[in-house]
Amino acid sequence: MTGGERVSRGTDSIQRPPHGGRWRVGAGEIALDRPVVMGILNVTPDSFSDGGRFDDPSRAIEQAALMIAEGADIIDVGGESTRPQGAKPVSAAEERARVVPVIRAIAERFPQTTISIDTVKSETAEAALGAGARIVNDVSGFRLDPRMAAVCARERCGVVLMHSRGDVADMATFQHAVYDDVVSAVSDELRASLDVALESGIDASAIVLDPGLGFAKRSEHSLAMIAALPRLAALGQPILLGASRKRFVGELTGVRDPGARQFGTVGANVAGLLLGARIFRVHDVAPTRQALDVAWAVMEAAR
Ligand code: PMM
Repeated sequence: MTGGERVSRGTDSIQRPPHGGRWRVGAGEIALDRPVVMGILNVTPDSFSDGGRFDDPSRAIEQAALMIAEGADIIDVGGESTRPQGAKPVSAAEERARVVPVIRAIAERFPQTTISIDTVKSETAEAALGAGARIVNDVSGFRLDPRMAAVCARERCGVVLMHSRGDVADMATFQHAVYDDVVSAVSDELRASLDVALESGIDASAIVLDPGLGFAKRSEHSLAMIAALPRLAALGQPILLGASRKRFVGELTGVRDPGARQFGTVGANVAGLLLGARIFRVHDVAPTRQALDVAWAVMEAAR
């Protein structure tokens, strides 16, 4: 399979995204002809950088409104943490109770905004899609719930397949971060997730791939994956990057407080944009929107 058509003159790494530059998400679509920003809304008590801030539904909706005003195209709602230190798996019932009221309220108030559900559980995905979400963001890349692919095929939603290893409790640790060649291993494992999706009847134009920065990856692995984005793009799907406030940003900059890593996050995302990523999952929407829009204008001028 080949990646998007090469259109660059000024730089070798600008590619026109595959599938006509459109990501099919349910009845709608998201144009990938400019950087797409996905704002993170964790309605959990324990996520690594924003746990407990938005677990009250009214505060969650206020935060969604702020991110939309700052330029988010997608709001990614999550009800289960994968934090590196002792993530506690939650039941599907608990996860649903956290995310469904928030998704319903955002869908009613902001019908023009696309909502995604960050879950590895098909029951939660079904409930979230029923409440107005149009994308399933599965950080296990369809590994952990054997029903997930069939649910996404039936619902015709957009899908993010992220690379990880292990289960919810240990996927963000280094327990499974053992590689001879991280880029080949991640590409092969993402290819396997993509095959499961396609064989289940999900349309290729609905699928986005994500290298899973920090998931079973030490800092050097995450850096290698950003550097290798053109190889991932060669799998033929648009690429999403989730660098926001992550440990590798802290290790590279010496900034210990995740909430103060927005500048390093912007650096990772601008580099990712130059190397072929088109969708950026972030906590801090305003600086990301501003930086990516300017970087994109420069890239367009270089063509
Ligand atoms: N990272 C987290 C959670 N969900 N989903 C995708 N697709 N990509 C990511 O990198 C990713 C994710 C880590 O937790 P956070 O919600 O606290 O950032």
